[in-house]
Amino acid sequence: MKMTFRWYGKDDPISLEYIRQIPGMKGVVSAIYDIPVGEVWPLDKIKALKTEIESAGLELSVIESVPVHEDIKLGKQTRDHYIENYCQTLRHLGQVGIKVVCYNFMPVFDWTRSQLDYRLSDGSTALIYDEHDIAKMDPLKGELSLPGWDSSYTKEDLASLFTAYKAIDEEKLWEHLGYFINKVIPVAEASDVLMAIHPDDPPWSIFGLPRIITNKTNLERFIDLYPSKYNGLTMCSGSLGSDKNNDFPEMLAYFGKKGHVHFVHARNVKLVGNKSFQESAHLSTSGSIDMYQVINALHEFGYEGPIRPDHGRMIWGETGKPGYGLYDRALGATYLNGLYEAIKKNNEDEGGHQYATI
Ligand code: DNO
Repeated sequence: MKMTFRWYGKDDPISLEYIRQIPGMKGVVSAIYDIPVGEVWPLDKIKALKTEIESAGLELSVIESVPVHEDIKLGKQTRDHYIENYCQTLRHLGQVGIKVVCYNFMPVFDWTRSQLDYRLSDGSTALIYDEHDIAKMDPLKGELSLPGWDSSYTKEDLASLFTAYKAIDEEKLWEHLGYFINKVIPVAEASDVLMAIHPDDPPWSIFGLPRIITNKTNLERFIDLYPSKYNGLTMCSGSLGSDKNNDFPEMLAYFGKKGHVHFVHARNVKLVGNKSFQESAHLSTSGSIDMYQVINALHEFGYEGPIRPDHGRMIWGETGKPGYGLYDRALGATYLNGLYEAIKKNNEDEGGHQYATI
């Protein structure tokens, strides 16, 4: 596996220089953030991003994300225009040598939490999802702003999106995803860019909007929409693992052996209710996910692709983008690399005294 770190570009308070100093860090996961959703990413902007990252001694390993325009998810007439733009962006990314693109197909909202600074017993703060608090929230009232929520939506935009989604149930959303995938994957194949859909976070419907990338059966159904190595997955332990019915290490091993895992997000969550969870430190004993089993699965199927420590807590007085501070994510990377080294060495033949290359 190849350790990477998400970097939000020039506005990220964490510099590439700091990222490079994390032991074992090889690459960066980033995106072009100033192009409106649905427009083509210009080649020169992608090249500039890559050059900047490479001059800092790192690799641009993954683009996360190329967002999917809502008209595509809604199946509107205008979708063909946006899909063609999406394909053109993929061609540009391929031309520059980008190998993996992460994206999601969640209606309206990306990842959702009820609180961003919940104080854990050790004094650190973390993001949490409390089903009772979420039930009391009304995004249409516009009093809420959470990360993952596109702040460019006005109250009116949101209201009309919610109205449009009234006609879209899960089966319709599947249809629209199938339409998108059937146009995009052939271009990804020709451009040699592995597509890696991110699971819905949390993996259940929120605010009455449909969500479908949620469990093993649906991931399988997703791959069957267009069976190709290029039609793959981002396996996110925190997203899938927040549903107690998902056995994340088992799912990871299953899809990994089939060659569909192209990117891994490693994060631990502590399940504290039926549909409530707290993000925790990466350590297995801090949450409900056995991180040893996760890394063991990657080792078993010989995963060589990118992995990144996902959200961290805020520790040591750090402030910044919720979930995306430096310290706890750096600790996470080091822990994951440690697990990998131990598993690798344990599996080496007797007499092999090689140091693991992480
Ligand atoms: C949250 C992230 C997601 C992810 C997108 C991928 O921290 O994992 O926002 O980037 O869902 O499209």
